[in-house]
Amino acid sequence: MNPALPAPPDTAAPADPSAAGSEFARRIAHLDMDAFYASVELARRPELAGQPIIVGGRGDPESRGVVTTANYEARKFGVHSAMPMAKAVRLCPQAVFLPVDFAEYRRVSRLFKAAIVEIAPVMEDRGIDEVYLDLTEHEEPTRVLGLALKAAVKEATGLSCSIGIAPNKLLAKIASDLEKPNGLTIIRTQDLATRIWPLPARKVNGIGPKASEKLTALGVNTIGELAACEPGWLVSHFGKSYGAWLHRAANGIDARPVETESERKSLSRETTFATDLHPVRDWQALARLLAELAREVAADLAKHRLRGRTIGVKVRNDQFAITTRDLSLPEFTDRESVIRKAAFECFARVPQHRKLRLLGIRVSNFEAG
Ligand code: TTP
Ligand code: MG
Repeated sequence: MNPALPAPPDTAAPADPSAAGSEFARRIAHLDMDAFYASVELARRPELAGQPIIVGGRGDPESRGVVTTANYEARKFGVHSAMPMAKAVRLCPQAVFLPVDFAEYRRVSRLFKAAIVEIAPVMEDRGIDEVYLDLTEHEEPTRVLGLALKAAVKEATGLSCSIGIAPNKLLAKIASDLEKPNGLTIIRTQDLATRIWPLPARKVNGIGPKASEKLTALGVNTIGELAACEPGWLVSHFGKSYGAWLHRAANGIDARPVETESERKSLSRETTFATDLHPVRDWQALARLLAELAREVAADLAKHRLRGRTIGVKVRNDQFAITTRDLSLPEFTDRESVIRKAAFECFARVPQHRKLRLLGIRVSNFEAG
């Protein structure tokens, strides 16, 4: 439930007719800071430049925590996010280990976003170190805009970021990761076959470890191989909504708009489990996760000064089928206890016979601000 990790795309998004035709009907950017926590630490400790840096827990290499991130010097040794600290020490004993300091990362996060909205006001905040931008209405050439954004972020924070620019969010997100760190990657519709299709399917945001494992077992490895699959065949293996979404995604089709704060219609948090959980047998674990999601959603609502009246729960089962249940309250709320109680009520109406792999809570129907 890392706030930095984007929620999988809304599988109900309609097809984008523009994606197949003209180049750049829309111009969407995804910007993601490079090795964010480690880079923030380095910015205030310039004497550490050039050294491998590992940020995690209390910064104690003996601790049992996990790595939150490592800079690119440390990544050369195989260290990565979510790796147990003990393993990171074995791989890179000479690294500098530092504790996490969320307050400082949030401060720098606000700084880089403020610099971006000066240039590109249509910004969707996707977490501590990433945003989507809609650059369609800008006059400047794409590369000029990309470089201007990178320069503004550097000026405001001293840090580098990577930017992908493409006709939609899905492709922009993949693009921003292709030339990390300090990348600027522009993908046009006609580049789909050469730049996107050779990549492994898991590079698509929304194809997680489980789906990617299942695709591999079915003999589908790359995004191109997925794009070539019959939609009906995908539906037979992954269910109606996820199967159809897989087909659209692999073909570079995604119509989701960039949603700025003022037009936000709902706020959600979701989590995919390490192992599938049964709604009845694993109820205690699920209840804990629901409570945690309710706490996170309530915190997000407070942060954005929003109160909603409709609380919903979303689950995805082991066959990838999505079910949602919601209820509307008599009053607008941002209270954790109210959201948790409503979420439990919604969850009780979810089918109980199949194991689940994803759970989410969504609050919508906001009070007019
Ligand atoms: P990411 O953008 O995924 O990673 P990153 O910025 O460190 O590196 P890069 O983008 O260059 O690949 O995540 C942003 C921050 O979120 C990261 O600096 C630390 C935190 N984080 C965690 O706490 N746990 C995780 O598992 C991940 C992936 C990130
Ligand atoms: Mg990042």
